[in-house]
Amino acid sequence: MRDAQPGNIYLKDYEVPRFLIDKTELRVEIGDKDATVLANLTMRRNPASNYQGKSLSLHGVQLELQQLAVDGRALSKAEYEVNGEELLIHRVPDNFTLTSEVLIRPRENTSLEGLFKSRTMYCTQCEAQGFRKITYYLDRPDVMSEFTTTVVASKSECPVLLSNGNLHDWGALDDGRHWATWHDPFLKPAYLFALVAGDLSLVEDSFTTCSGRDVALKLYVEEKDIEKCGHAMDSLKNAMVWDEEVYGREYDLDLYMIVAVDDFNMGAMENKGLNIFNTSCVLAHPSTTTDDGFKRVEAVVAHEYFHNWSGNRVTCRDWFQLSLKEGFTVFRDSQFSADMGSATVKRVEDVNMLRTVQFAEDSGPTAHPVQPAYYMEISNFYTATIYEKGSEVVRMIHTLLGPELFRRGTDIYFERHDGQAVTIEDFVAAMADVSERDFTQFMNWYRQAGTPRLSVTSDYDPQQQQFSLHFSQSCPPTPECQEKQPYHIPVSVGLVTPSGDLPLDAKGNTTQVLEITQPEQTVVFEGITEAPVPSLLRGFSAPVKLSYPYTLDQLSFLMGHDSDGFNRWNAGQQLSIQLMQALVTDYREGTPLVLDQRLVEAFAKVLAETDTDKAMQALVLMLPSEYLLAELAEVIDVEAIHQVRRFMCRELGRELRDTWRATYLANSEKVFEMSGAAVAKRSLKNLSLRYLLNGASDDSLSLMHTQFMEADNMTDRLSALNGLVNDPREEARPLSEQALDKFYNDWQHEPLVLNQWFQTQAACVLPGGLERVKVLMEHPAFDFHNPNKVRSLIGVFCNSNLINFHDEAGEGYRFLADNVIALDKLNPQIASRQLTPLTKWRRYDLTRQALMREELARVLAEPGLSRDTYEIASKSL
Ligand code: 0A1
Ligand code: ZN
Repeated sequence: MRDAQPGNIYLKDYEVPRFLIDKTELRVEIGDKDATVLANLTMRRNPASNYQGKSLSLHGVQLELQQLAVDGRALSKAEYEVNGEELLIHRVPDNFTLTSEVLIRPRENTSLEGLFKSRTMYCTQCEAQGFRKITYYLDRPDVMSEFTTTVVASKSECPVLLSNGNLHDWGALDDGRHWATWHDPFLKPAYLFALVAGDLSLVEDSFTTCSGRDVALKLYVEEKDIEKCGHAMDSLKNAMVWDEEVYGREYDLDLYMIVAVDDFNMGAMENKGLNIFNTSCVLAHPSTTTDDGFKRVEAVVAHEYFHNWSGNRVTCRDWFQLSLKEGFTVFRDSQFSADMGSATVKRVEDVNMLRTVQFAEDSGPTAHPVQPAYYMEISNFYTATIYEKGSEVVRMIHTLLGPELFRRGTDIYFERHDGQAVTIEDFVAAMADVSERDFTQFMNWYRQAGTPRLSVTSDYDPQQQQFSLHFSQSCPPTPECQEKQPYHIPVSVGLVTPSGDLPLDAKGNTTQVLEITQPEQTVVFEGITEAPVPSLLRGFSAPVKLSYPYTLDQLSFLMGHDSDGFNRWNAGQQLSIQLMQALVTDYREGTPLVLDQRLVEAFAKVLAETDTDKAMQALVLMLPSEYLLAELAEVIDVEAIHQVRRFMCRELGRELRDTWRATYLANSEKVFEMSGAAVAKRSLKNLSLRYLLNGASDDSLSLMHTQFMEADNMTDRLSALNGLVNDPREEARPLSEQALDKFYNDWQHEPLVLNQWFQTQAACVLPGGLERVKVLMEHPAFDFHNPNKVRSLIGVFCNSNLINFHDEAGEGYRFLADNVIALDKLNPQIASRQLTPLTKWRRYDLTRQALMREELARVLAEPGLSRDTYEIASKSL
């Protein structure tokens, strides 16, 4: 156990900074062993602070202080002290220059926070609080400064030297080193600082902004990856145009740089003018990257670009406001992706993720509001709640205001707060001002954790021609709040009849947004001449758990007739969920499983459609995941959920065998294409092949094997590999082993492809999963220091392999705890994230609960545990 237990930091304790840093001049000299950082900070007392004292407290972590001076005078040891993560200078004037020199050790920095080495390059990660690992500073987002950075390093080892802003000057030294000075004219907090030094190749392009300025676009990657940059560059240019057109936002510097690194804790980082990306979110080529991988690159490139306004020009006052930039930026990137492809497909993907990951988070021990009231370690708050639920909350504002008013709101927000560090309240105030609406109740979405339940019933009165909807809302207690205030919920509805949607107003609109604000509320529609089936929460207009007593026939009807594409998909999902839940009960009771023919008919109908988008068709035909069913269950019965889903896949595969085969053949193309239509075809084709395999049709193995051997793109190849690896038939084993070997041999020099190879095996549902993973941990291509590898093997096994991870002997839990303990010593951020599956112990049966808790307790008892892992483990027990 640690000596002192870390405590919480509270939003209510926020104070403005006592001092400000107008100018930050850094000189970072990178040597063979270590690096020195010389900082010159032009500081002054903050006129907005009522602090009267004379002392100055700065943040600093793992810094070896060499020199410290105020206004050029070196301080004696008596004039300052270093206490843990704080440097306290006892007396400073009102205006002064603080000079410090520290030594840091980037080569030994395995936390990947601060300055670290990844393969051949040095780079930084400063969000949220990594800058304090580079120099002593006021490392908080409301201290914004003008940065000038000189990077010095060996010219042969690090020919490329980068930092934020524009290149100001450069030169060579006599000893084989060279230097470059960068100047960023925009004020920014330290978390947006970046520096890169390494041997990198460059892909260049340019963009002319709406006002006619030329911007140089530079993508820096390792030489071997130079062919994989085209998609990211195209995505960047598309995002730049889109932000001008949709939000009126123009890029502001003359240069936009992206650097790809292999060792990175997250997806990417929006440092001003110098984004740093995990290679997995920027490199793409059809031979190495799946269609989903391409989509992810497009979305992440856009996300980081959009941060230039939502995050950088207007930043967060403190870390409790994290969702101000993240929720809004995720909303912006989801709108962008919807515009680049199919809006309904994008919505379905987002809602699936929200329902499985965020809803689970919201009902567990780490549940927190979109604007948390306290935290122990901010790195733990880069969560689905801050990002995805935060985006849903912004989407609801968009729904309530409509696109025009919303745009006026964002214009005012950017104009009012340009160059400032602000709060979520400031964002909402801009929306309230343009719409003259009252957002007081709406703020509950930001301040209360938990997923609201919305129960709906209906009445039809043919005499009065009235159709009524009764809404009843509630929200379960969460750790920070037992009693919830009612939410302001926008519920988008339509009334569907066999002849189409009924008009709901004089203009003939068939969708209406109801505003539910009361615990119980009734809405009456007049002039309704026949009993409709209500289509509720169209487009998933609010992040709630909706229930309505739909019959299976009504759901089948909505699947075929709802004019809202999202709700057609959703009706299919609800239909499958109802049937699966009933089968789970049958399985538990030992009743033989029988598939309801209505699902087979519904699937057959969808397969027969010719005018539907094929990507949408594939999504409708995809059964809800095991994890979605788990999230919905009272007590998660691992075995029952797994067996029922497999049973359904098998039966659907068998009963519709000929149709799957025909669909597979009809959507197979000779020549690879990267268009939206081709991607859609591939998804339907690969789904069909998977059902053929599930249905164990005789030819399915050979079709799968042929596809694997002959594929000219990673989507088809990997899909076939996945099918082979998960096929339970004996005769599949040699084929699957051969395929895995071939895949490895063909792609062993591509780290990103090897991640997929690890993932495929980690997710394999056949018995013996843990043993396979343990063997793979010893594979030379596995690297415990590389977060992508850890996520691909340990992360996928523990988060995406329900049946194997939760094996009732508890070995999976022990494995995870052992690895979290080991990882915590290297990289606390990754360790604490990996711990998530164990935190969900309350959802399982008593035997598993005990085993999971035991492992959590073992983690918590580990001496010297990081604040990151301590917070998650202690909150979960
Ligand atoms: N702001 C980045 C995410 C990010 C957060 C933390 C990081 O290091 C701990 C890195 C990146 C984004 O939203 O893309
Ligand atoms: Zn972000």
